[in-house]
Parts: sequence; structure tokens; C-alpha cells
Amino acid sequence: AAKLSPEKLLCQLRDRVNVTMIQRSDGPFDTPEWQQYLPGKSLNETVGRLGRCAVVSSAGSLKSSRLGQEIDSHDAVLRFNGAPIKGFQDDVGQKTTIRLVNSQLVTVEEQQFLREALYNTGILIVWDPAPYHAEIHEWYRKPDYNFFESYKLYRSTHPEQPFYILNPKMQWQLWDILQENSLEHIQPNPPSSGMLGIVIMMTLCDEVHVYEFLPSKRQTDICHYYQNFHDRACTMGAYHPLLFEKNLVKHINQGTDEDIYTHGKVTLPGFRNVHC
Ligand code: NCC
Repeated sequence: AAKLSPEKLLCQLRDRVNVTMIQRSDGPFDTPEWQQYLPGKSLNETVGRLGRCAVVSSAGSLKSSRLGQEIDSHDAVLRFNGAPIKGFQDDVGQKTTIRLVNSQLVTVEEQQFLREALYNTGILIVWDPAPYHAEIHEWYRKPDYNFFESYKLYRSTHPEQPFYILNPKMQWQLWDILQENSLEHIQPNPPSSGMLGIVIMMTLCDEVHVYEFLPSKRQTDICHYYQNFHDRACTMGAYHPLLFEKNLVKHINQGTDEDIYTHGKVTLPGFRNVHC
């Protein structure tokens, strides 16, 4: 029951959600110490101009999907958190251009994050739930998870791998649009990694295909394609306003319902191709 037309909603997303990474000049990161850790190149410079992009959710419904080849046919592929490839290529492909991870993974699962080869491929982006519309300084003093030391450690051991920190402003700019287009009050928690990743790719690519964010006919209570763990909240949301994110994505989908049903596939335009 979104209030805006799909076209207007795309314009709101394009114009109000500022997808930026923390830069060396951003206070409080403008210190001599931080200069050696933050990447010198912008994300845009690092990836270049991207055509067709794929976003691969971690949903259990990817299991037995055999979408691997189709996913790998894209110019760039974005994956989330600890979602593996090894042993799952047929269903999820193997190309990884960007991996978006949450700060909980980087902090709480630090040992695995620093050790596992899975994270050494592609560009890493970490995000942390910030207080509602907080200034970067306020967030820096009290992040949800204090991932900064782990980030520095990773950067020291993998200096050549691009690793960005998502500017936390983005999550609440996006949340405001989700709230404005929902009839109910939504939980005051930031959008899921899935929704953030979709909008990141819309800024970088001409066209974005999202897989199993809107569940296909394979919909299941199995949380992840890589674990045998059942929980409906993974698909419907608990902490994150996942259901509202999915309603919004359904509303702006430019593909067919058939594509959702058979492939769990949504087609979205890159912001370059949104004309307001
Ligand atoms: O599970 P998670 O998400 O890593 O999944 C990535 C994104 O895929 C979409 N998804 C996932 C499962 C499912 N059945 N349906 C889906 O649509 C969602 O868009 C999701 O964002 C996260 O968003 O960062 C999250 O991270 C996990 C966990 O922290 C990481 O996997 C690291 O271990 C959270 N789980 C827990 O904290 C237990 C999850 O709530 C959100």
C-alpha cells in the first residue's frame, strides 16, 4: 500500500538517499592515524562504470535454484555477510565483486572475519546501525558494534583489498522513505543489509537484478541457503523492517511477477537511468 507511484518513489530514492563511503577528509576520520587505513580511491573509481549487476540475498530459497550461471553472467555481483560460494556455485554462482558485511560480523565474529578466505575476494563494505540521523561524530563515539579496531587489523593484513565503511547517514535517509511509504509505523531500526546493498548497486550500475529478496516458489522457512536453520523471521524480518523493504522493492520492480515466482528475480533501474 505504497503512497507514491513507482516512478516517484524511484526519484525519491535517487534524490534523497546519499550513498557515500567514509572518506579520509570526513571528521573524525581526518586524523593521521586513519589516513593510512581508509582507501584513497572512491568506490566509484574502484569499480568503474557497471552495466548489469546482480544482488544475491542469502535466503534459503536460493537452494536448488540453479541460478548460478545467470548470476555470474552479470558485470558485477554483490553478496552479504558470510554467504559462501564454495559448494554452492550451481545455485548462487561464484563471482563476487562486492561483499557487504554488518559491523556485528566484523566485531563479534572477528576471528573468522580475519581468518576466512571468503572475505579476501572483491571489495568489502562494512556498515553499522547508527542512532537515528546522528552526526558522524556522535556515531563514531558510540557505534552499535565497535568494529573500528577489527577494520584496522584487516586493513593492515590486506592493504591491497579495497575495504570501505558505509557512511551511516544513508540508512536513515532510506528508512525515512520506507516509513513514508508504509501505512503502519515501522520499527525504528535500520534497513537490512539486503536493502542497503540493493540501493548501493542502484547507484553503481545501469540495471540491477536482485535474487531471492522477494521469495520465489521455493520460499522456505530455512533461513540461509548455506545453513540448515529454520526461522521465519529471516524472510519476514524482526529487527530490520524487512517486510516493508520487500513491499517497497515489489512496488518498484520493473520485471514480471513470473520472474519473481520462478527465479525470485526483481529488475530495478540504476539511478543513472531514472529520469525525474
Ligand atoms: O542473514 P543475513 O542478514 O546475513 O542475510 C543477508 C540479507 O539477505 C536477505 N535475506 C536473508 C535471509 C532470508 N531468509 N531472506 C532474506 O531476504 C536480507 O535482506 C538480509 O539482509 C543483515 O541484514 O546483516 C543480516 O545479518 C545476519 C547476521 O548478522 C549475519 O549473517 C552475520 O552472521 C542477522 N542475523 C543475526 O543476527 C542472527 C540478520 O538478522 C540480518
